[in-house]
Amino acid sequence: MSLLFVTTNAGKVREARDYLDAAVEQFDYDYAEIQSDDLAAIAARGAHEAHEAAGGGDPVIVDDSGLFVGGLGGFPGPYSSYVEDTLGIERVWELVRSLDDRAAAFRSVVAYADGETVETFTGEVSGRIVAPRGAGGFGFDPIFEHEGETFAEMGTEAKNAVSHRGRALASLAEWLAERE
Ligand code: ITT
Ligand code: NA
Repeated sequence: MSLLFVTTNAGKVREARDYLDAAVEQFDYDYAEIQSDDLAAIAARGAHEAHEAAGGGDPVIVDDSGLFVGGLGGFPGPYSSYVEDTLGIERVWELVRSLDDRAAAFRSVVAYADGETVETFTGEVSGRIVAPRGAGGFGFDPIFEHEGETFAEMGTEAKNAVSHRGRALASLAEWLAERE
């Protein structure tokens, strides 16, 4: 089976390839994200739209993720992409370093659509915000520390084993296997 991962983010595709048995191809397309604070609703609608945009053939997946900083009331959350582009991760660290509580979580919703079914899978990982370390991964990985290492200090496999995306992909893989 072959899956089209509809995303502008090659880092996500690398992680999914490392994880899933299915062949994963990237369809570099910015699907419309509805305005909502519900990641699952955004991803489910996005997957449906992306499947049509991709021509309605192979099943597609999309992934909507966010970084939620407790001491900032969950910010940037659904605005994570915008905040990475505008503030950048150094300035997110500058914002958080003055807080006593630096706990944070990554959340990810992976949505699958094949024209008949839309199904969502979620994953979450907790950690804390630290000064940037490490050269791997992407996005906020250098400032997100989990059990002593930032995600940018881990290899893809080690990150997948504990990450929000890895957990969502694990549920997807299990669901796909049950359907075969
Ligand atoms: P697509 O929507 O095209 O898939 P995107 O990068 O815009 O790509 P999101 O909206 O889901 O994806 O991402 C929200 C932000 O969170 C964005 O800045 C990502 O770089 C970042 N992000 C998502 N997953 C991450 C991860 O595993 N590690 C670090 N940063 C991550
Ligand atoms: Na996006």
